[in-house]
Amino acid sequence: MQPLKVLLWILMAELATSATVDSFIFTNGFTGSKLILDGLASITENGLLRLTNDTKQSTGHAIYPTPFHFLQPSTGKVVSFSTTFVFAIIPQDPVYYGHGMAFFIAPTPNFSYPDDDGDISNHTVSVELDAMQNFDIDDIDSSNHMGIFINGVKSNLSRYAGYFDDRNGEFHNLSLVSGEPMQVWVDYDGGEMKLNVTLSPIQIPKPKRPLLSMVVNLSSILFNSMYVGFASSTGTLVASDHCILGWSFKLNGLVPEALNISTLPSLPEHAAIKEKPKYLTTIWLTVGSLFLLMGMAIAVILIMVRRRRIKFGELVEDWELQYSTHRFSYKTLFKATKGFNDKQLLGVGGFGKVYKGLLPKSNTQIAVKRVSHESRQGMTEFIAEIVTLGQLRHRNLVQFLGYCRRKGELLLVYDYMPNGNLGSFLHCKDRPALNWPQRLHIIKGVASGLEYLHEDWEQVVIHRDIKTNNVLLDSELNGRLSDFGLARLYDHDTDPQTTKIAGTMGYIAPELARTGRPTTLTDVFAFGVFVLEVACGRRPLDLKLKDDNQIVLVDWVLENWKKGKILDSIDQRLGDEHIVDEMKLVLELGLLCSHPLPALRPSMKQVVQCLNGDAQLPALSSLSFSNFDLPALQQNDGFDKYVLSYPSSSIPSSESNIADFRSISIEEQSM
Ligand SMILES: *[C@@H]1O[C@H](CO)[C@@H](O)[C@H](O)[C@H]1NC(C)=O
Ligand SMILES: *[C@@H]1O[C@H](CO)[C@@H](O)[C@H](O)[C@H]1NC(C)=O
Ligand SMILES: *[C@@H]1O[C@H](CO)[C@@H](O)[C@H](O)[C@H]1NC(C)=O
Ligand SMILES: *[C@@H]1O[C@H](CO)[C@@H](O)[C@H](O)[C@H]1NC(C)=O
Ligand SMILES: *[C@@H]1O[C@H](CO)[C@@H](O)[C@H](O)[C@H]1NC(C)=O
Ligand SMILES: *[C@@H]1O[C@H](CO)[C@@H](O)[C@H](O)[C@H]1NC(C)=O
Ligand SMILES: *[C@@H]1O[C@H](CO)[C@@H](O)[C@H](O)[C@H]1NC(C)=O
Ligand SMILES: *[C@H]1O[C@@H](CO)[C@H](O)[C@@H](O)[C@@H]1NC(C)=O
Repeated sequence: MQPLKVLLWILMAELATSATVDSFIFTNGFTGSKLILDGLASITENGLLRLTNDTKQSTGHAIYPTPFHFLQPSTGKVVSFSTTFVFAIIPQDPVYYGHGMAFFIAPTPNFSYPDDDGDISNHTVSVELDAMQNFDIDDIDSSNHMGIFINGVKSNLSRYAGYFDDRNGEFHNLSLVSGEPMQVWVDYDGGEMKLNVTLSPIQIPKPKRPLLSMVVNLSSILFNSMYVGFASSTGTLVASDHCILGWSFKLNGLVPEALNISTLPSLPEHAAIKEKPKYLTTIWLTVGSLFLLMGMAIAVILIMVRRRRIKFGELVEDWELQYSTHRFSYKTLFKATKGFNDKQLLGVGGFGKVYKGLLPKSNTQIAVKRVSHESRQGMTEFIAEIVTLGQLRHRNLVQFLGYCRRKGELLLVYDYMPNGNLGSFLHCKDRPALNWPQRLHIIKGVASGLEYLHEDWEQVVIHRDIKTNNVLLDSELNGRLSDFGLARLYDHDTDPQTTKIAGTMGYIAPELARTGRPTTLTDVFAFGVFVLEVACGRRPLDLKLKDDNQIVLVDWVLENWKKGKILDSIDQRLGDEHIVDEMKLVLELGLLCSHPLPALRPSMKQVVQCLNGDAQLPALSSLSFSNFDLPALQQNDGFDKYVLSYPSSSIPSSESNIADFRSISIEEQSM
């Protein structure tokens, strides 16, 4: 029985010693570990130890339930010990991550976190993972540090988190709040009294060189019976999630360097918690960028509307509403002319630039005349007139299609004439010369158009600016009068006292120059000059010519007529194909129309009849040009004689008018 008893004793002793725990290891999670959990600490379903949850301003503790005997019973010296754990700190906010956590050795389970209350934590050793952002304390730089605290609120040793590479000794920074699992080793050599703290990413084996290493005599710090555990600090602004994945502790020796990673609980909430802010961030970013985009879109729209308003802005007044059918929107014209592109430019006339355009809906080619018009004065009448004139329909008139009015600008829309204006056709050396039948056809056409304006419509329309440049040629080389009525724009625009003479130098009848009052007969005068110009292929005034007698076309033709050689005036480019009688007729008609005395000029009706052979041209010889030729008119006495001898109420004889006329003559010569 005795030996059995002894054996039993030994067995019991064995059981007793094995019962005195000096190590533990958690590599399969903490489920069923009986850890003392305090505050926010909890163990998740898959065995993860969480020191905190989303609650702010609160702490959590997890303590191994039984204390360890840190002192050698015989010597009272602190024994060697070693612990390692795998942790992850998952910030809930990438900027304001919350608080740190610590491994501690303390006499009671209720350990107070070093930084939290400033009290000396007597008889404690702790290793802090300082993830806290301290905004008020002077250790802003100390965040993301690891520190050793002995009895204190201030670390005895701390260092920026990281590890020394075993291969080259290089230091690698680590972010404690990366959310990635990392491993910490805390080793104390009782003999050397050296406390080492080592950190490394979970994939890297324990680095040989510790992050922190200090010599400290823990004999006076540690009691025989001490608890080990973890604590999280109070979350200051927002919480972080502090997770312990695995933990091992061992007295009198070293823990296995590596915890079996494959068996550690995963971080299910890692993903969840990490996803959440990401998710939230995504939502906020999306919402934010949507708002931003909306704001920008609204701004862009406003700017565009404003720019459009400026770009396509028009002036419409009540009185214009009756003309709405004749109104084009600026936008339409803008698009039709490709934004009034210079490539669309047909020409620049006295009234402004003319652009070619294409109306997309009707596929109609148009010409858009941009007339700058600063003054509103007389605009009502002018628009009324131009719209009225727009109702005129004649094959020898360029069809007016409509208008558009903007600030300081009037846009007039006409049919597009593919062959441009007669003036440039006639005088451009690059173009083939028009033959006689073509010229005659044009002259007849223009005569017909002008007759229509003067006589065939319900009211007399004076063109006021007959010239080759205002005769456009359509695809069939029909001459078409353009710009009729446009001269009125200047009338309305200016002070009657300083009325400018509408018209073009060389086409202005003498009485028009004196009175400034246009009549159908001033139109006839200009038509006469036009006829001579077409037949002779010469500008009405050619200052390049040396011979003074040749400068003025009418004078020159008249001279030739007086010499009995009127056909010498004919354009040299016309070969022999011309019919002499027709030419003579046209030249004499031109002279007759441009007679200095209005009363002797034929009406347009007569002109058309003559051209069609329906009436005889009066004999020029009976009209005694010699008394009234233009050079004579330009001399004072001759002019006076003319005025006095010509009884017409329409021709006042004041000195100022004579002066006006002279100034025009001077201008003519200096042109
Ligand atoms: C955090 O933990 C505390 C204590 O266990 C609990 O009362 C609270 O509901 C938890 N909060 C969350 C969001 O889980
Ligand atoms: C520490 O915890 C023990 C029991 O766990 C308790 O009796 C004691 O009052 C606590 N002390 C403090 C200061 O909280
Ligand atoms: C720590 O020690 C100091 C002085 O010895 C004492 O005043 C303080 O109450 C102690 N703190 C704790 C938590 O035991
Ligand atoms: C590591 O962090 C410290 C402190 O922020 C910094 O001064 C150092 O440049 C960092 N080193 C590397 C390699 O990032
Ligand atoms: C502490 O680190 C030093 C190297 O700095 C090493 O020599 C020593 O053995 C380590 N002690 C422990 C207990 O790990
Ligand atoms: C360590 O501290 C204890 C208690 O204060 C003391 O007895 C011992 O001599 C110290 N050891 C050394 C090596 O200083
Ligand atoms: C880790 O755990 C797995 C599964 O229990 C086992 O197969 C493997 O051998 C362990 N590895 C180590 C190094 O202990
Ligand atoms: C840390 O070590 C302990 C024990 O050696 C001292 O008592 C403390 O004063 C010391 N604290 C600091 C901040 O160095």
